[in-house]
Amino acid sequence: MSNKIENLKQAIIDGDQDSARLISEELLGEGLDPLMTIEECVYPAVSVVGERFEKGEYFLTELILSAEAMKSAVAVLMNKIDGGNTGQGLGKKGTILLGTVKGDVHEIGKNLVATMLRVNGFDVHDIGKDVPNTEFFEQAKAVKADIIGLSALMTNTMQNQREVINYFKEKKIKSFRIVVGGAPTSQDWANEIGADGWAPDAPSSVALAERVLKKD
Ligand code: B1M
Repeated sequence: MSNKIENLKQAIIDGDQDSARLISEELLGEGLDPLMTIEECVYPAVSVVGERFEKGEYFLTELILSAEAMKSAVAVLMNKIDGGNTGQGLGKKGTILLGTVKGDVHEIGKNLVATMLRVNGFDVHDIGKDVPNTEFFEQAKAVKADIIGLSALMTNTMQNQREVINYFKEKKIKSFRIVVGGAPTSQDWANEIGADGWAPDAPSSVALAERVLKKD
């Protein structure tokens, strides 16, 4: 089994989409926990790919191929968690509007956050990536969201989390709680921009949403 974990990591690093999908299916067939597999294979592979891209050892083509392999693996593994339910979820605990901010097309982490929230009883409306700032307000109104979740993966686009929050402040809209996340963000950043909360990863976004709703 440990060989297969290494093979999955390597398939993502190599951008081998077919192998990534097949090995993920095999690991699930052998009874491996999907979340543990994401933590043990996908996250370390992402670090390697990110580092190689940063050092100029990988170019955009390699980054895209690895991203596709990563998406295939995560899709197979998430399917095991939520049965392929990309709908809104049960919605007993609250309604969450989730999106990646304007200028940012990174969506794999956000999708994981959506899955974790859904399987934990939240009604999640995922409005995708590269979402214009004002769209968060329009959509939150439409679905009567309790919480708006903003994902950002780049140091320049995380500024749009601040912009969205400022928009709500300027319009004096207080009916939604806004939480943020994504690799370059932190609790300090969330405090600085006046967000209602921050979570470092998908599993902890569930506890964050519960905490934020309890405060109200
Ligand atoms: Co891009 N990329 N990328 N990329 N990419 C990064 C982010 C980068 C760090 C790589 C690097 O240089 N080391 C770098 C950003 C540098 C910076 O700003 N500091 C970068 C760059 C520069 C770029 C481009 C500009 C490259 C170019 O075109 N020259 C370009 C940007 C395009 C754009 O957005 N306008 C670009 C493009 C791409 C691809 C399209 C090829 C692809 C994305 C594919 C897709 O999502 N469909 C991609 C990828 C895959 C990456 C890396 C390798 C991996 C990102 C990822 O999916 N991680 C990334 C390097 C890295 O992260 N080490 C990199 C896996 C995912 C599970 O983790 O997204 O962190 P993550 O999500 C976590 C947590 O952050 C958290 O929970 C998730 C799950 O646990 N979380 C939340 C996320 N959102 C949350 C919200 C919450 C709570 C928690 O509440 C609301």
